[in-house]
Amino acid sequence: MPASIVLHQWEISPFCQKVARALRHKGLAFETVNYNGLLGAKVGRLSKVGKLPVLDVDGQSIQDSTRIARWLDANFPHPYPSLYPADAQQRAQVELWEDWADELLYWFEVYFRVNDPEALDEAVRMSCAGRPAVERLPIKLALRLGLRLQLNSQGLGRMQPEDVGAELLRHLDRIETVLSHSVWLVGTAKTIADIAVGSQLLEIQRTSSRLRPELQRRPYLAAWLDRVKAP
Ligand SMILES: N[C@@H](CCC(=O)N[C@@H](CS)C(=O)NCC(=O)O)C(=O)O
Repeated sequence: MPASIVLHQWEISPFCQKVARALRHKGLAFETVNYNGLLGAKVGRLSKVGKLPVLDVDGQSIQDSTRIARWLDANFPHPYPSLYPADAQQRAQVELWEDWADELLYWFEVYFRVNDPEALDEAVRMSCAGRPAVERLPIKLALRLGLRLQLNSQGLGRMQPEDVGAELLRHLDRIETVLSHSVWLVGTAKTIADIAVGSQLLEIQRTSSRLRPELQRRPYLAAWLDRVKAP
């Protein structure tokens, strides 16, 4: 067991939640450090990339949720529960799901957070918890502008809102179809595929009152989200 595992995080980040779930899946105890409010300016000092999550394990620093998940499996092998299957075919499928969640599904999560005033206010509230009230306005402006700029360059931000909504529902239907035939996305056990996809969808479920019913009315998806949430 390492002496200390510290997750540097923003609570609202689905990537940070992915790492927290991966650590719980492996049964590893960890502490969290939050970069709320203007403390976010310190994130640039944690890694060259300047993004969270960053995991510190006994002084060794690992950046990026996927690199962290791979590192955890390599450094805490059996009897710790694994995040990636041993079978090469299944592992490839798991890694494709993981990358799809991180590189595509994430942008839907951002889209619905930034375009729903209620969800944006909640994001600001959580991102400023424990910080002076005066930090709320600059954080709100920075979040809204920063995320809108990112969505525009990624592409979703330039699409018609009804088209973005329809695309997300198509993705949900695909996941529902997969889960109507199996308990987990790949193979017979929870993997990082379930954790990565689930972390994006659970954040959508938590923040978007508009989309919550869409997740609830797909029974296989709703039951699977409960399984992903369980430790
Ligand atoms: N590929 C990275 C993505 C992490 C990421 O985009 N984190 C966001 C928070 S949800 C971030 O740090 N954004 C700050 C920025 O882009 O400057 C991972 O899987 O960890």
